Amino acid sequence: RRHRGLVIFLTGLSGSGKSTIARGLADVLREQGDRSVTLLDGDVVRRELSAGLGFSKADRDLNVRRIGWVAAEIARHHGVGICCPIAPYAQARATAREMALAAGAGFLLVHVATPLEVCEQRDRKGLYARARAGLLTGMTGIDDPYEEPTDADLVVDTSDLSVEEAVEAVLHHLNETGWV
Ligand code: GGZ
Repeated sequence: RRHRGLVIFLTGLSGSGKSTIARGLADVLREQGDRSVTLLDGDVVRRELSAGLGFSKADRDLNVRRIGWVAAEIARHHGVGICCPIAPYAQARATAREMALAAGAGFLLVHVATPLEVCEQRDRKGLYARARAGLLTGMTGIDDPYEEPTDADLVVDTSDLSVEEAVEAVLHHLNETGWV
């Protein structure tokens, strides 16, 4: 019997560790080898699927909707779709969940709840510094909203967990709920 498809949706601030956790998860799930795993990497999505979109609420909502739809289609065909957009708006995340469920798949919302201060300290791309200096407007967490999920299936924080431990926490949850 074929497995039910699954969408793993990681949401959190820029620099929270979403993509790194998503890549780690994809590696482990691929090694298990019983489902095809598609990682919708943020940079690739913004280049290929959402080219031309910016960071207004409308553009973010459209970006997250597209990602949610693709992930749901992957899951409809029994794969695992892993996506890791910031997805700052609760309504857009709820739509992604609904699309996965409508496709007969499972949906796991993982809130990567690394605090802003930590994300800002990391500032891998210098975006927070540019936002603080007023050179970049509409930066999530600085002068643009992030609606904290109230419906997360799992919360991880990479200021107290290593990436490996965060990946482990997600896998543990999937195990407990019978997904892997
Ligand atoms: C937030 C921004 C912004 C603004 C550029 N706000 O850390 P990164 O660089 O690699 O990841 C962030 C990425 C966010 O794109 P998403 O598609 O995940 O966002 S959303 O779900 O809201 O559609 C960041 C970079 O793009 N970036 N400008 N203003 N992040």
